[in-house]
Amino acid sequence: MQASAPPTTAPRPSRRAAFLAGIVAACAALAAGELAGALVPGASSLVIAIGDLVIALQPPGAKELVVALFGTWDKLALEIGIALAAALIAGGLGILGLRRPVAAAAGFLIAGAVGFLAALRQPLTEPVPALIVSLIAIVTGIAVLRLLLALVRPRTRPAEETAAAAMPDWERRRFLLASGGALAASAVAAGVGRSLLARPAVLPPSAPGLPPAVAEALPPGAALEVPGITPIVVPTADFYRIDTALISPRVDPATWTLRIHGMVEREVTLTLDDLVAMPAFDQHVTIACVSNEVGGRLVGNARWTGVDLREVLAMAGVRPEATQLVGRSVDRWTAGFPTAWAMDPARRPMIALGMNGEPLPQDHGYPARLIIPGLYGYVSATKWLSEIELTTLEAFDGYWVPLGWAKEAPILTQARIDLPRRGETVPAGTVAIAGVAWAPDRGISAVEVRVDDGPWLPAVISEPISRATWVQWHLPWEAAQGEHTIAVRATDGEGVVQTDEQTPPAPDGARGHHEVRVSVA
Ligand SMILES: Nc1nc2c(c(=O)[nH]1)N[C@H]1C(S)=C(S)[C@@H](COP(=O)(O)O)O[C@H]1N2
Ligand SMILES: [Mo]
Repeated sequence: MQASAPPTTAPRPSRRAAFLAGIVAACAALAAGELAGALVPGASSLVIAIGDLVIALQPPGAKELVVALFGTWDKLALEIGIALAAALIAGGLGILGLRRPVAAAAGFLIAGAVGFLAALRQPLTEPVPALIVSLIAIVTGIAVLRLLLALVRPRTRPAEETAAAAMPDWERRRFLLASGGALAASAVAAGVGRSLLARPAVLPPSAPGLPPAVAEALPPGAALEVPGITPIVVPTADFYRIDTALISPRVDPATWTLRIHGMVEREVTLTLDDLVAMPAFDQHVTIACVSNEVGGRLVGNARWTGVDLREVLAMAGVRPEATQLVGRSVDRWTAGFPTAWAMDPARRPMIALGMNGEPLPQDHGYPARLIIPGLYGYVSATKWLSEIELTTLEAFDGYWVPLGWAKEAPILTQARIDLPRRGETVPAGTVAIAGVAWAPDRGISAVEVRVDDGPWLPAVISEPISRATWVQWHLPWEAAQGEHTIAVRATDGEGVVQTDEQTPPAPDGARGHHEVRVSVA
């Protein structure tokens, strides 16, 4: 009776292979999409488009996720997550394809259609190129799946029907070779595509760059001579970068315009040449991200070159009922803040065209961004600026506000210990405790340091460049052997001491003193 037992183990190996075939086919489809997205003019990456869609569809209140998505590495995690989900679905389609190839192909078609719809949302992507890219991805996926499944599917010769289902060794080798080859080709295509997509904007030689402006001079004593301290002006390459764009928009300076509209006397549209021709000025401003944790590095001080925002607003004539100024980027991101904040003569909001003496880098908003002293980036510092809309505070909420972040967001007073580093072991004797402190644009008037349960000791602070910038601070410490906790707190230019009450970054910025533990040997 044994001989008539059904071959229960036979379907297993080919199912596993079919799952793998589906994944390989999905990789090939996505890779083809990356390459085509880079090569077809007016197209973009499908992976990025779907990632942006996922970011946009975040449910309000998912604050943790939102906090996470501010970060640069989390974008990578998101992309990997999308790729994994796609691979799982595709693995299922591979198995489906064993019995029902048409249904599997339809699955790839639907996935491609979702990618196409996501791509349509991308502001710099045009419909026909997006369609071409989606079709290339779909066709590649279906073709690779068919090819691999043909190797998986047992050749049904009537005499050996059950035996063949186990997939003989030489067929398995052929299948693995084909899969490996397809994966390698996908990796190359995706790598080439992605590096092309992420390439920096090449400015044509005639591109308007930076208007001439006299660099704001640093006052004597603006920088402390403490080895290893955070530089008073952060080099552009080290400057933090935060935005929702998976790949920075690449803006053509020749066709870019800035439109000022809404509650204005007359709508104004300016080209980059128009802006460059205006009187430019130059100022150092410290900008910060609301998601910066106490002691975090999402803050930096740069020298910005640009035009006075108020001069541009004056061209359009802001109507008195316009209580909110909204910046909109070429990729439809928005940030809004009270018009009164921009109009206060105590500060000088700008449309920045340059950073540290160079045209804005692509990652920091080329060709133009807003720099509004005193406000967190998410309500003010619109990069790749394309529109300034005058409206009311009630009529519109910027991108992050419906996601649970505060409507109005002045930068909170903070101080950070950079030396010695957290967990560092330092030799006993004189040790430099040093760092930076900021409260734009109230300024910093004092910084104090406390070791263990000791008293608050005044640190030396650098000569402030302005109230819009951070200062460096330094306290030489006679360190005795043992474990120590160092804390710091700042006092702003209005004499208000930084609170020790601790809050998370959401909804309006992290509060509390920065503390580090160090060992003295
Ligand atoms: N277009 C656009 N501008 C943007 C953002 C964005 O997501 N899109 N993020 C803002 C946030 S949250 C911050 S903190 C600053 C960061 O500017 P940086 O990347 O030049 O440091 O840019 C702001 N401008
Ligand atoms: Mo931010």
